[in-house]
Amino acid sequence: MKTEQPQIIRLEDYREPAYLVENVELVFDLESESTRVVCAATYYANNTDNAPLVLDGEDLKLLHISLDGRELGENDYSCDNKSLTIPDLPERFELVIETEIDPKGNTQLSGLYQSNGTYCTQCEAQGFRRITYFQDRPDVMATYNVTIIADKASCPVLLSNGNLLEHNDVEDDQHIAVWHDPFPKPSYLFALVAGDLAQVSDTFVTCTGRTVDLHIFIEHGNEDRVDWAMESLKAAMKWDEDRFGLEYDLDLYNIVAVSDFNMGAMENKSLNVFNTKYVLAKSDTATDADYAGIEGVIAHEYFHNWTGNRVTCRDWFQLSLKEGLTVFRDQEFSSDMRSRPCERISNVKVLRAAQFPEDAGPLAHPVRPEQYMAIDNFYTATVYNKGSEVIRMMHTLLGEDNFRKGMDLYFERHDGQAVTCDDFAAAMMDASDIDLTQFKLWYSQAGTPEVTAHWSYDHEAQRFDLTLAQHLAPTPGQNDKQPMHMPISVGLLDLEGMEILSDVLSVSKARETFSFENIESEPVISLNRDFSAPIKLKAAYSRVELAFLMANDSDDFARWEAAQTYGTDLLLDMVKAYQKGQPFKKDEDFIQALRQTLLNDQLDLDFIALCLQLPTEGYLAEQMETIDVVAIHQAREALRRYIAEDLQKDFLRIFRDLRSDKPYSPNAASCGQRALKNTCLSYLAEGDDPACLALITAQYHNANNMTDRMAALSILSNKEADARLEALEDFYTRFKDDALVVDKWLSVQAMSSLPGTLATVQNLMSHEAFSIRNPNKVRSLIGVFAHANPLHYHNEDGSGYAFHTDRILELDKINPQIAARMVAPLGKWRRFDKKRQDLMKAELQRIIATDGLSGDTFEMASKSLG
Ligand code: 0A1
Ligand code: ZN
Repeated sequence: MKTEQPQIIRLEDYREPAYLVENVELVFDLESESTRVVCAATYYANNTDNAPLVLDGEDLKLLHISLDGRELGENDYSCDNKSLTIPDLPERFELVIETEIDPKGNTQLSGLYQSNGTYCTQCEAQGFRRITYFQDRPDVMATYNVTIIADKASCPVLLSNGNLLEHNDVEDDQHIAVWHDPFPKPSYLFALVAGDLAQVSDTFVTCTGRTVDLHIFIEHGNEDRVDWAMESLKAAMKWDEDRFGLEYDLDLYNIVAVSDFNMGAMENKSLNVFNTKYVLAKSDTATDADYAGIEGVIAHEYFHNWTGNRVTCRDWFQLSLKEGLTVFRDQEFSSDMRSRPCERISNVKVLRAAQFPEDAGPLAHPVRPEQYMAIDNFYTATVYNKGSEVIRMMHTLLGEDNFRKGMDLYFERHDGQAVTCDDFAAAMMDASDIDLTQFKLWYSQAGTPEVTAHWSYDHEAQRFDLTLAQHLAPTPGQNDKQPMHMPISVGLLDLEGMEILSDVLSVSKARETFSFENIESEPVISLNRDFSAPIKLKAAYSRVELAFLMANDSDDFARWEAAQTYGTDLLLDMVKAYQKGQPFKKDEDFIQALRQTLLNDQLDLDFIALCLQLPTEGYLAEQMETIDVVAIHQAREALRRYIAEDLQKDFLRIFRDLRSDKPYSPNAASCGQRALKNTCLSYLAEGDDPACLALITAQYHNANNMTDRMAALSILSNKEADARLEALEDFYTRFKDDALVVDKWLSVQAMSSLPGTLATVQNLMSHEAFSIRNPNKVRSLIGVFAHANPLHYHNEDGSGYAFHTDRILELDKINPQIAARMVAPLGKWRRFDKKRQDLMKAELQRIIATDGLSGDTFEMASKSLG
């Protein structure tokens, strides 16, 4: 058993810091294995009387401390591997602390570390304490002055937050740079980068006419891959001015891309550090999805400058204050840059794939959690994506104008402060006069509400009644729940498909009936349009009504949703048939409804492509009480084959029509064209027609962009054919020097449904292309296998679970954050048959019983066991 269990931190225990800090002076003398850090800070008591100062610190070698110029001896303080405590302090004092750290040996990628030789930092949430002793909490805000001394040849670029004050050569081939950030900030927004990097620059002129210098730093040789990131940055800067009146506040904005990074990117003040995945793109190496990801993440980090940096979180329980709001902002930005309905659909797909299962499982927690062991485990889909849905619902309830007034008031009241989710809601309430008291339960109650809808039409009275009943199931630690306040957007369509009315219902009771008067004939109702509330809707639609909504609903989201609901309904019937050994029934009406969608020239191509994609295996699994991965896979494959057979001619014609020799463009229209073309190709591949195989192979070889090449490779990766091995080999040979493309090569193999996939994944672990120290590689191979290959991961012999657990334990010694993030699939054990349950639980027990296990992984594994 693990010796020391990590402590539980509780929101109710929040206390203001004993001391506040005015200014921090940091000096870094950079050496790969022994960097010296001097931190001089001015402290003053925060209404406390003679309290000791407790500074956080982790993996630091303490060299010196001095207080107001007097060197402290060992009797003047106490120190362990978590903290440094100094008693008997004056009201105001200057503390100078010198520490030594080892960036090269820092495999956790938190604090100061090296990625391909470049020094970089990651301080959110608690990395600053791995650099120096400090009150490493977001409500301690200070201005920072940073001096960096480094070897000039290996580190020509020296960066930190704010403005460059000085840059000089010093003796011994060293140089020195001094940076000053005028905006007080918490330690988690501190950043430093030093290395030999190439730079691409541009400018942006703000709405008040100030010119901001924009620089993107990358490894040499990548200069031709940053145009899209730069365009996205400028678009985001402009959008924030136009939509929210928010102007950038410094004259410099730097982005650095590194290949070893625990997450997507980090919003450090004026020095964003990014995972290369969200910066580098050119048409022959990045897919349309990569381009969209870059646009979204670049915008997300930029938007944090106001929602996160200028106004930050009081404590980490408030993480969604900045993350939910910033995700909402980046989703809105992407909706304005490309198709709004498709953006909404893809956001909802992510929510359903990642957040709904979280809310339904042992790791369920509220958007504002009340306790944690390791805060790094709370960068979750609930805090981010459900958090964004909460903001979106406020936006729907208040309307755009009131929401904007609320945002303005929030900044007016809290600029420069560290605040709470309640402060945000108060600004929204005060600006709009709309009561959000009940609504705030979305912050505190975990779980996805289930809303059941019943309706009836009274011909005589010409009235349509809709009854909505909501239920929120218990989640860990929360047994009794109260009804939630939510906006439900509805529409009524007449039998010709014309819209009779649309409305947003403000639902707040456990059961509530809404009546619509003067409805002349029996309508069809469209519910939760645009996914106005993040709920599970149970509505007794007939298949005829679903086909009708697919064909007629004026709300595109609802139209897509009708196709998903119809498909899910069918597939779950097919799963039952498979389990009983009965033959599948083909539903011609569904296929005809899809055909109508496919041939509808009023619809955008990317939207059609989304409608044609059946619910994923993961989504279907979530709808079953006891998940049967084999039956789901067989049913879904069969339905795809039926669709392919009946629509073969249409698919072939459209595929040919949409092929284009034009040079690649990442704009929405071209992406839509490729999405539909490749969806058609994937259906054409369902039969074993050699002519189709030739089409796919030809597309693989002749593609002039990565989207088309990857689409063909993904299809081939599921084919028991020589063409698969040839293409995989060709792909590696072409792209082996390109780390991000090699990630795709690993993922496509880890996702394959072919027998022997686990062995392939195991072999790839020792391939030269793989490194367990690099989070992108780990996510691409092991993460994809465990999360996105249910068929093989859940093999009934338990081999998938054992492999996964071995990797978690291997990684826990190297990078606990990444190890902990991989545990979640095992936590789904309750949803499987007894045999798999036992196997999965045994692996979780094996994790918990491991000596020296990190607190991060312990928290995830112990909670997963329940
Ligand atoms: N604030 C960043 C996400 C982030 C969080 C933690 C990190 O290291 C453990 C890194 C990045 C964002 O929302 O983009
Ligand atoms: Zn964020």
